[in-house]
Amino acid sequence: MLNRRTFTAAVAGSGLALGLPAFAQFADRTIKFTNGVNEDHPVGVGVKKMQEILGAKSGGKMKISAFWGGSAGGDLQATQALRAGTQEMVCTSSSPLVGIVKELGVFDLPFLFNSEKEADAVLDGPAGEYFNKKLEAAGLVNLAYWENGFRNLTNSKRPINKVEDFEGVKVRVMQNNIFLDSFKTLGTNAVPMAFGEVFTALETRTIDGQENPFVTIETSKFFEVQKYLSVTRHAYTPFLVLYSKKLWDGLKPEEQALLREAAKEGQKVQRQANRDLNAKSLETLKKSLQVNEISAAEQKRMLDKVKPVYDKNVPTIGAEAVKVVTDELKKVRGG
Ligand code: TF8
Repeated sequence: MLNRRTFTAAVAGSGLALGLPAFAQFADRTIKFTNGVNEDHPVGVGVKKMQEILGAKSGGKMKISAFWGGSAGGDLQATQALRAGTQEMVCTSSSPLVGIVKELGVFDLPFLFNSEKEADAVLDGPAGEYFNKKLEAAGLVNLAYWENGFRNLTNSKRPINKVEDFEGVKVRVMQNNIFLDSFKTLGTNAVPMAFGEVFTALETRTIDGQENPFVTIETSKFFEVQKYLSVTRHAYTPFLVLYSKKLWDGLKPEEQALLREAAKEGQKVQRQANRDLNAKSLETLKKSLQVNEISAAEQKRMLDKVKPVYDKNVPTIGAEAVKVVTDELKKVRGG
């Protein structure tokens, strides 16, 4: 209902009170926002929320044009387009970006986070800000951390119950040295590959397996070309919602503030939708895949086996970045 107070607020917000035309602080813009996942992934919920907020608060002037399923390029390619200033936005995993911001490699360390709660505390606190600064220096403004989730292994050879079961399985990993190192150390024949090539590579048996969260395994249809799903929860690599720094610098402060607000609001519904769907996805996947949990004892053996990956990669990531994250983790773990 439009009472006097909301009317006054609307007038003030639109610039009418200053005698300006409505929404004069916003320019007509269509923002290109590309995604590697499909629209039915909870990222779609987050993007929709952003579109609603931008629409309502800019009087329809700021629009997001979203592309899905890697149709407009993969994570790394899109991120480079942002740095060059030829595209506004991307939602990407942190992992393929370690060649740009080496510190992001912290999130690739195996078994770093134990729960979503830990991930949120790290990403939404000072540690998250630390990485945002590094990203900004590399030409990327991170508007918010969204969620892909805990990653699990699928393959067509055998269920992975224990460390020995990894032996010789040909697994696609992201284009990331730490993942490559972890999966080699576990005994697999690991191959780095862009996400967009994974379905076909699984279908043609060029590779035996891949690893991603349940929701991504479902929405990218990997279950159609896989037999086993082993709940390894070996990593939580966040999604970054990035804006081209080059293009960001050309926005008015009101536009920047509105985009940040929209991405933050998007984060809430995106994470919630992802967590709600996670359990449902597992149930759906059970219809097509043979699913096994991993015992605590075997998980411990896996962790022991990949310990050298930490020692080897901390110098490349930078001890400071690792400390920033582990300090936050200690806080949330109450230690
Ligand atoms: C991967 C990532 C992907 C995402 C997305 C497609 O395995 O987990 O799910 O980065 O952009 O490459």
